[in-house]
Amino acid sequence: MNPILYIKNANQVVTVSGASVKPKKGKEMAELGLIEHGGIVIGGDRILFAGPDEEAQAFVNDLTEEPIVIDATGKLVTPGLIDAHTHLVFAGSREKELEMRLQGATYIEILEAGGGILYSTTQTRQASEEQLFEESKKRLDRFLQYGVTTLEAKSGYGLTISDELKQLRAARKLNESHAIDIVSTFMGAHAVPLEYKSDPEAYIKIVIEQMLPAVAEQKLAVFCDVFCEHGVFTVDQSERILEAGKKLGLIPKIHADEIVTFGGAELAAKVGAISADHLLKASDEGIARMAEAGVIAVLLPGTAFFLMEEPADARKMIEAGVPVALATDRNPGSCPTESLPLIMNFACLNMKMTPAEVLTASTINAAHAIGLAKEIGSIEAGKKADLVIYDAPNYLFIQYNFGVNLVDTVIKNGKVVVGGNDRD
Ligand code: IZC
Ligand code: ZN
Repeated sequence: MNPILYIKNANQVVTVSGASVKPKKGKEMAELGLIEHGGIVIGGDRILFAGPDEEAQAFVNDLTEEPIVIDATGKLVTPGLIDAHTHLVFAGSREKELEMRLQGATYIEILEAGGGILYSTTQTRQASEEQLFEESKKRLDRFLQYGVTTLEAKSGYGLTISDELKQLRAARKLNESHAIDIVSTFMGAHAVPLEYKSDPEAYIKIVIEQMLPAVAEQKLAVFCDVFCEHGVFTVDQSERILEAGKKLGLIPKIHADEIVTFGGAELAAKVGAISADHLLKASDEGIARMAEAGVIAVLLPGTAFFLMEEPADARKMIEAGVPVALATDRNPGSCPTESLPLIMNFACLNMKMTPAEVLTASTINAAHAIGLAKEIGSIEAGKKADLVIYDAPNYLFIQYNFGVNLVDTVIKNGKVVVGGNDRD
């Protein structure tokens, strides 16, 4: 059992409370449930109390056990950050593509020429499960330093049954051994591998008839995702794969309308996806359908930045009543960073989301996008004790600073995992 922790006298606590059942949308996204001069008491892996510091002190006084006190005077506390979309597990890197793109090659042209995802696939196929574990662990360590306490991780660089399972097993081992919790997504439909270039339907048959049943049987993923994009998988192919996943209990997610307007947002609503991600080119009709169906928009402004594209229209989505979440899209080709705080800066500066909306989008709404909002994503009694303490006086300060890491302490499942004594 962890000792009782008392986070004392934080200048500001962002609780984002009251939205564990439904994600925040519209104006609710700006409501942070702020506590000025707040105190939080943690016992085991749970939050026991969160409120004004005098009340937290009184709560502690009534306990029989002496708590460990973390003095948060002058500091900001938020829920642990949640990254709702990553391609965490892969081998190798693609720095040469940056140079090609600067000379005018597009992301899809590089993929069609056998680079991009297919290059990462070759590297990942050659890597052992242990190598994938070790390379990905380094990335997870960096995520944690940036305050990320839970993330979603997709397969999709194996593109054979054994290599897809290898990636998912590496993710499972990382989940078991690392402080960060990982929720896995099967994404065998990330690209058509070169050996099926002339017969994509034969590959889709393998995804549906072999890969999906094996993933479901071995309980290696919660979600099934598809790269629904011109030149990758059509809307019809994506629908068939997602419906097949649903029959096996895998919840649909979609890479939708990233590069061209393609009907991905509409498909997300049709299949009842938990989220549609990217959406740079989503149609008004697609956005309206997502709002009706309650599909969460997972926006990835770091990818737009790195691909030098206009980001998604977050304001339009918020105004339409679509709940918005944010994520890094951490991958070797279009977003090589573990800094979710930097992505939050991009959301604020490039998509004009307010600092309050940005925090909602990277905590409780991100938790909803990965199906974990009952457990994580806000600071309220009964939830998991996943928190970040920042060297910042208020929540505006962390959006106003950029490219610097203001994380002071990270608490995961009630334990200090970054900062605290190991920093002194
Ligand atoms: O490796 O390029 N968009 N998938 C869809 C990616 C980016 C990851 C990659
Ligand atoms: Zn992605």
